[in-house]
Amino acid sequence: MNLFNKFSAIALMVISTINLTQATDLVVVNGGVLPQYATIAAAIAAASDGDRILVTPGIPYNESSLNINKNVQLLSNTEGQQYQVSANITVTPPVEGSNIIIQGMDLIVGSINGGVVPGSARSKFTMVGSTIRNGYVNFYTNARWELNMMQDSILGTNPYIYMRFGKLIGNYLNTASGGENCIYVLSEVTAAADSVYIVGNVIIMSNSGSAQSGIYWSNNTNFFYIANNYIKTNAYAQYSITVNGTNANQTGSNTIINNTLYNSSQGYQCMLLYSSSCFTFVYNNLLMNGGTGVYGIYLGGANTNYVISYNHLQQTSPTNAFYGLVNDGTNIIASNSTYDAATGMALTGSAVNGGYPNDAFADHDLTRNDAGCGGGSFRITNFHPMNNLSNGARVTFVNAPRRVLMGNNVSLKADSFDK
Ligand SMILES: [Ca+2]
Repeated sequence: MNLFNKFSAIALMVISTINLTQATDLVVVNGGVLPQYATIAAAIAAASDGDRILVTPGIPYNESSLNINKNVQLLSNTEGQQYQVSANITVTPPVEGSNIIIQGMDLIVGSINGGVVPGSARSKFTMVGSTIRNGYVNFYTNARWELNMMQDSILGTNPYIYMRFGKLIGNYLNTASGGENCIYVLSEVTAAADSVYIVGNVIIMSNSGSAQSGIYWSNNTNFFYIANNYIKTNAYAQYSITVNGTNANQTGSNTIINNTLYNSSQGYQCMLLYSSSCFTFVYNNLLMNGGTGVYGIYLGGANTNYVISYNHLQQTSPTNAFYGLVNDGTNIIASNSTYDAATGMALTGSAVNGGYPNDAFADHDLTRNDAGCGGGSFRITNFHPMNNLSNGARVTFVNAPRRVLMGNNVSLKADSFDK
């Protein structure tokens, strides 16, 4: 064998190796015949792990129930358009450590449930650029799910997200009715102690149910980072953020920072905090409370681990701004702030340039932090209004140091999606 043939043989081996592992694109189109598929269920049945299923928008796919039991991606076949589906969807990981993705789905009828996770490691489900018109997202029944949702809208009756671990970035939830917490985070099976990120979400509680929260944290195996969310409650005994159980591991901490929390005249407590076993920092939040007798930040139990600073509270009853805690002098409990009801961002008053003065918290324009969801690097306008119609790749979240020292390395981590 001469040198050329040796090279060809090696090249062929490489090519055949690639062919063995190459994923297939399966196309779904209404009325399609092979090699296309008429239903999503038929494409899943024909798919192998690693394949992409490209669903062509147009007439809704009426699938009644759909079990995604392969490691596949369900993607829109037309950039900038969602495909409509009517189905109750179950996501069933085929193997330990599975990774299943839905992009560009408009689920007009139905909910999404996480099935049994095999093995002892997490399996991952990601939903991006999708809409659920009248349903919920349940990934808590099995405790080894990682749920990541970016740029999704969850609407209708009981549009809740129940989860154990993952990231919720830049989503929009609006409850027409129902009695569930909008985002509910429970403990994992194993104490991995990773952080759950809930950042840049808009949560509108338009319903009149009571004893429910925009975000309800009841997880003692992980830490949380709740930032730049805009949460509006609407009725008596609705709470914007409730913390009821935290990780006892002192090596980590929790953060509630730069959220705008709006209570209507009927609210009871805006932020309801029970005992925290590790440090929990509550900084730069803007609380707008309408009614008399409404508490701003309410601490129940022994809470020496909460650090509550530079929050701005506009209260009909300023004496009710805090319950169970002493102002450290940095919180403004009779704020004169105004805010933009559409974005939640502070417009005028004490909240503007009223957040933590350290430049690690600086705004996009490098001025001092604005309390509320317009302040800091995760400013709400990074995420809203959502733009699912733009084509192509997107970076959904960037975690970077807030201050860079000359001569030091910078560690920067980004989550992105590109079909
Ligand atoms: Ca500012």
